Amino acid sequence: MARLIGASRPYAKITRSMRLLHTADWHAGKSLRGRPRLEELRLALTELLDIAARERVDCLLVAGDVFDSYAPAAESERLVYNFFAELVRTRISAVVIGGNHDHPHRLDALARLLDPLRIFVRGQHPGGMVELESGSERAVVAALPWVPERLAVPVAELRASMDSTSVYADAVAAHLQQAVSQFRNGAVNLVVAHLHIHGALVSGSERASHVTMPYALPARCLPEAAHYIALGHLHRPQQIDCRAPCHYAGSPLQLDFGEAGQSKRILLIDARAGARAHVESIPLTAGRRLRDVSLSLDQLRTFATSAGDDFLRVTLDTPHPLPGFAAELRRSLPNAVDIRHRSQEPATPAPLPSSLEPAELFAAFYRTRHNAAPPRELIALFRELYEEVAHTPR
Ligand SMILES: [Mn+2]
Repeated sequence: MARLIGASRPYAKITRSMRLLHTADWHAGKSLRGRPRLEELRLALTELLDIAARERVDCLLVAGDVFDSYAPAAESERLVYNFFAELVRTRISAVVIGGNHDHPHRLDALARLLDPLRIFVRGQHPGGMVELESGSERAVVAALPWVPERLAVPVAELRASMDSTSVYADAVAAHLQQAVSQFRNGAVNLVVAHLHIHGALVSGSERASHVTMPYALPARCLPEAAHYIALGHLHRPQQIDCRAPCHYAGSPLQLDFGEAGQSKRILLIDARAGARAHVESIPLTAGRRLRDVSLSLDQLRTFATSAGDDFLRVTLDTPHPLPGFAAELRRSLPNAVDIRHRSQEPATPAPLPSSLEPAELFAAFYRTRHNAAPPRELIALFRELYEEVAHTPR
């Protein structure tokens, strides 16, 4: 044994392992309550390129949800494709898979054009295998884009088993097994997948219907034979407890308030055939922070001077209901993108007499919510709207 260890040292010096960088869930084009975030994503991707160059990375793994929507705006596409062009210029290859937010065919439309540039885009299920090489190391990457339910399970079977939570997960696990059957001895074997592992922590900013139980795969489905498993879908960076090194890279920006306070990162992986991969987490600093704050009216004044450029979700605490507070708050805190109000003494709604006509009912309702009579213009507007709706033929 001692001889083997002694022999492995000079070998380690002359052959370099394969270096990979793992990122996911860029959601290019996603805004926050109407505020665009593309410039922040540009900064985060620039930071990523700097790290890739500094660490002399061979290949970037992008584990899905590149875009936020099926039909991304031209400026989102320009940002992403300019980024790919920078990878090509710096001779870094990439494996990019589709997530549930990406249009699988739209991503794949570019695949034949990008393959010779060593940017391997696999938008739709089944993604198949991608082969990479760096010096003497070879890598085999099983690419598993998001599996839409209609492809995972025949519709009839899905209907027949509406109660079962495992039909989808079983089908995806089988696809994973199939992909892994193409792993090779003597190669670095990798998985890039966009899926939900049961028990992983969600942030509330993922698409709610796609992080529910029927989509959750047990961690035991993840293959032990992989040197590294690069996951996307959940926005919180986290390691998954399974038989192989496995991480969700998480989104590079705090995309919504469920992610407030999360440190974003990418993962640097050193992998070599026949050895356990070394994984290092590198923090990302680009992008604005999201913060949840509760303030009293007095605190609001001092807070406004120290708020910086963080995006804020503000809950204003007042002893009494306070009509018109949101407009006031927006003026003093321009970065407050989400405003709530909590009054310690909520107005107790009195039961409303049923004999009132609609505008009177509305006025009574307004008084219960704001502890004040509605402005005359508001009542006039209510009458106008009411008339319009009441006389619209259905
Ligand atoms: Mn996703």
